Amino acid sequence: MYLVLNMVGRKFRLPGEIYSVDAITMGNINSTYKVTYMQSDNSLKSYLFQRINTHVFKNPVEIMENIDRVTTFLRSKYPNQVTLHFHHTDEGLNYYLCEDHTFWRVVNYIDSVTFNSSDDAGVIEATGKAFGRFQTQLSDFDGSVLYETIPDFHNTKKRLDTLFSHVAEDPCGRVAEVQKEIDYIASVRQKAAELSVQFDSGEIPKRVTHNDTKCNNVLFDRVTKEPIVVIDLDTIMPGMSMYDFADAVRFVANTAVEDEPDTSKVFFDTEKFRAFARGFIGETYEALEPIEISSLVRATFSITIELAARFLDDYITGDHYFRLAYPKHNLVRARCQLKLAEDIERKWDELEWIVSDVINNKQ
Ligand code: GN1
Ligand code: MG
Repeated sequence: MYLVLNMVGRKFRLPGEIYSVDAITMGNINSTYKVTYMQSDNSLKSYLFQRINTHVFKNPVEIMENIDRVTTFLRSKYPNQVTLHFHHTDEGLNYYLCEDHTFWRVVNYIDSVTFNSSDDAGVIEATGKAFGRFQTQLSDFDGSVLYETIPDFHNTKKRLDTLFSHVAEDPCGRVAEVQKEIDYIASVRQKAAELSVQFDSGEIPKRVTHNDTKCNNVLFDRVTKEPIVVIDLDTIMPGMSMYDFADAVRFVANTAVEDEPDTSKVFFDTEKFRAFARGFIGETYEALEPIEISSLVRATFSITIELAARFLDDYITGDHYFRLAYPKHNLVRARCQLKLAEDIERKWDELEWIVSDVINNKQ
């Protein structure tokens, strides 16, 4: 790997020599390395090198154009705020397409801490604030200039249609094993797809959204525990505000990890939901329409079913999308999300009540 990273670093004209390399294993799609250079004055400077998964992102140049537009916009609107800084090659491009067709980008490493989960309500609320603020700050950004980097990324209806057509085809003979999971998804199919149908028909406003709001996509200050910047801008596209809220609580309010094999540990924590809602709604309330506020809980259920369907679809079609740590990883992930969805469904009324409570306490 060293040779490749060294070559990529030279393309981006990074000064000095590579001092250390650490693989960052967090994401499920792209490959990320923290590469530290020793500079000519012996000081160390770190960068993140990322190889984009071009099976998932078919048009990586479009991603980089989107990111460039969004970060340029944020930098000029909020000059004192930390934004991501991507390096450019000799040709003035913020990416490098290697002869072997691998696609690379380099961004300054920001000294910070991220949370894969947290029991600290303050951190959860701050995560909600960070994602809410991100959306609000982009509310006057013209979303029509953005490429749809993954078409229908959060179109739950289409995701479910795709799953069921693959279930009918059963290309790897794995469907019999997951009949129980498929039956549950079939029983909630319409309920989960409803918001995406309303979005398509224009009933729900189109906003510029992040679309991958896991809490580890917010960098926090090590000392103050304040959010510094929102990262992973690969899927910024026009979308539904509530789905950013939903994807975040799906992750942060799970009592277990996203791929917990023992589903008896998986529940939806209503107090964590409250903390996140307080942060997110506090930042977005003025801008949101009633239909958006009233759909927060449905969105939470929908996106959890959607992700379960994506994991299950990847499993029954032979695991080509998400990176696996072991053979049945996608099945384990799907079961975990389904257990979470069942718990959200059970707690639906309580969650609605929490949303109104958060809103009332604001006013
Ligand atoms: C993928 O690679 P990562 O962790 O940023 C996926 C998200 C899923 C997530 C589940 C482009 O995100 O949609 O919610 O895994 N990103 C893409 O962990 O498909
Ligand atoms: Mg991502």
